[in-house]
Amino acid sequence: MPPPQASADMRSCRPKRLPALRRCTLLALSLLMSMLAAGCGLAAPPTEVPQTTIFPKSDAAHIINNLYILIFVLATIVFIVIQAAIVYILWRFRYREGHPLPEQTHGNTKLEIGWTIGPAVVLLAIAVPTIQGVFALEGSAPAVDGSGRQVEGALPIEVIGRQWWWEYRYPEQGIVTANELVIPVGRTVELQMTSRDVVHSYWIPQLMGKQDVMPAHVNTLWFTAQEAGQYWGQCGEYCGIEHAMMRMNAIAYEQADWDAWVARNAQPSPAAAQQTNELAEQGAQLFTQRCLTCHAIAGTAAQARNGPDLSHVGSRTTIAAGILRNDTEGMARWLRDPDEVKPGNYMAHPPAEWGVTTRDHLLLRPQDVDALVEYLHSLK
Ligand code: HEC
Ligand SMILES: [Cu+2]
Repeated sequence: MPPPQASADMRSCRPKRLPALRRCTLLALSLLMSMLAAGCGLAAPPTEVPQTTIFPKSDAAHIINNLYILIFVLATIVFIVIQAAIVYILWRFRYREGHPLPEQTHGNTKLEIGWTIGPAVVLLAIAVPTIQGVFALEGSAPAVDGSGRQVEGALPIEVIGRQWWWEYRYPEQGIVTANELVIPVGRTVELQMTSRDVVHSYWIPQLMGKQDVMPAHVNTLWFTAQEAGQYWGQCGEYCGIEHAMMRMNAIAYEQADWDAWVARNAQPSPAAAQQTNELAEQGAQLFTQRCLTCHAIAGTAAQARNGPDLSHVGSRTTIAAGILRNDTEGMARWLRDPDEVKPGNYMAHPPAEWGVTTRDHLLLRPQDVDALVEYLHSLK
């Protein structure tokens, strides 16, 4: 190809390429900004990003978040210093026509000592508070609060991971419930966590750190909720086919609501002994015929523990480990076909050792479902 043509091509190319480059830069910048905004949770209020760690709602979650902020700030400083040095060096030692090659060196003791000590100091600044935090959060709740005041003994709650739902027991109150951890605001709770089957992992990020839940072993974690509300989490350790459908949530009540909840849940539901209407009565009968091998309802003949305790299921906001809303449609959907909601779950596929030989509980007619929904929702 004749040379003049080639250089003409190159010249005509130049003005076109610049805007493209600028557009690329703009795109990259706006992408970076939106990623930053999303990362900071600025793009959505905390209620829409419920499994966040950066809007802590308990003392323990604050300890963790403060560590996160410390590390983030240190990392940002390191990032800025390094990037500035790179830009400076690129500019200062750039190629210039006629300048001689700079002096070539190999090894510089002072610099090498410097960049060994520098990162070591940064790591130490991270390690000391991290190790302090780990030891503070582990084990039993502290007997004194931040200002050295003696605090009321922690409220023990047993958390038992099951495939694929959570059982909660309140030994001091004599309460057994499932899937919704109810706690008082302002009182330290101590979770004593174990598993009935495989390893699960418990983590409600706004309230606590993450903790593995293992069979034949009890791990403890404590925290004090600081604000009433409902907080969400998700099983964090692969635990079988329905792992992804094993959510957890905690409901923190102010003192009066907590007291009322305890008073209600420490007793059998009034509707267990005396059904509120005829439909509920049919539901109670169906329950006795088909559900007794797996469920318990306080104050009735149902005392099995293969599935969640249903003594007060009518007052829960969700069922099936946070997967369905506990309204008429949600409950009916579960009873019509639990396998459609959580394929492979143990209500639809009981393990052989439970000795469940019939499938009666899965063969409900529409009117049976209506009656059971009425009965279960009356259990408050
Ligand atoms: C073979 C044992 C078994 C039988 C029989 C059984 N269930 Fe279940 N049930 C379970 C298990 C296990 C779960 C938990 C499923 C999950 O979330 O993984 C469950 C969950 C539930 C839930 C959701 C509870 C919650 O808080 O999440 C309801 C409601 C329920 N069952 C109602 C019934 C009714 C009504 C019957 C009788 C028609 C029945 N079950 C029969 C084992 C059983
Ligand atoms: Cu799990």
